[in-house]
Amino acid sequence: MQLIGMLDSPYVRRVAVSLQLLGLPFEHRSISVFRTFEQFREINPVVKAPSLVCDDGTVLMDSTLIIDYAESLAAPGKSLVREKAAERQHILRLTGLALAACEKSVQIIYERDLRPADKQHAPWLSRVTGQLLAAYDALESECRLKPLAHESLTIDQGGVSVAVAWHFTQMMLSEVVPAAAFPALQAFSAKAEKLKEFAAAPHGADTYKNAG
Ligand SMILES: N[C@@H](CCC(=O)N[C@@H](CS)C(=O)NCC(=O)O)C(=O)O
Repeated sequence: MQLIGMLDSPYVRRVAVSLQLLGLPFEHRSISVFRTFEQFREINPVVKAPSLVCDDGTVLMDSTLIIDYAESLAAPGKSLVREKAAERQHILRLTGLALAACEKSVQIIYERDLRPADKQHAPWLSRVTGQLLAAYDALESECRLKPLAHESLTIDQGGVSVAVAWHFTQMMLSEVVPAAAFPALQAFSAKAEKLKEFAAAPHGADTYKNAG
C-alpha cells in the first residue's frame, strides 16, 4: 500500500499513525497537493490528500474511509474502534470533534495563506474561528471528564484523531487556539506525541519512517 500526501496534513498523519497502530505496513510518499499538483494528479486526478493506493491499484481517498478500509485488513483483535455501543459512541464523538477542529483549522489556513489579503472575509474567519474554539472547548471537557488512553496498545481512533488535530492546530494556529487555555488537551498531546507511531510520522515535510 502507498499512502500519498504530506504529514503536515492532519488527515494524512492520522492515517499514517492509524496504519502503524493497526500493524499494517505501507510506503509513504510525501507529495504535496499544492507544490507538486501535477505529480499528485497522476496518482489521483481529484488531488485529495490523503490518497491510498491499495495493493490491487485501487485509489481510496478521505482519511476516515481509508481508516475504515485499514480496519478491515488488520489482524483479528487489532482495532482502533470498539464493539460496545457506549465505547464506540465516545470514540465517534471525539473523532467528530477532532475532524471538525481539523477542518476549521484548514479553512483558516487556506483563507489566510491562499486568498489575497484584500479578498479575505473577516466575518467568515470569525465564524470559523468560533467553530474551531467550540470544538476544542468540547474536547477539553471530554478529556477532563474521561482521560484518554495514551499507550500504543490502548489508544483508540478517538485518541489518535484528537492528538493529531491538536498538534496540527498548535503547529499552525497557536495564536488562535492558545495551549494554556486547554491544559488537558495539551497534556494528552504531549504523551501521544511520544509514542513511536506518532514520532515515526512527524508533522511536516518528512517521509514516514517505519517505527519498527
Ligand atoms: N475529509 C477529508 C479532508 C482531506 C483534505 O481536505 N485534505 C487537504 C489537505 S490537508 C487537501 O487535499 N487539500 C487539497 C484540496 O482540497 O484541493 C479527509 O478526511 O481526508
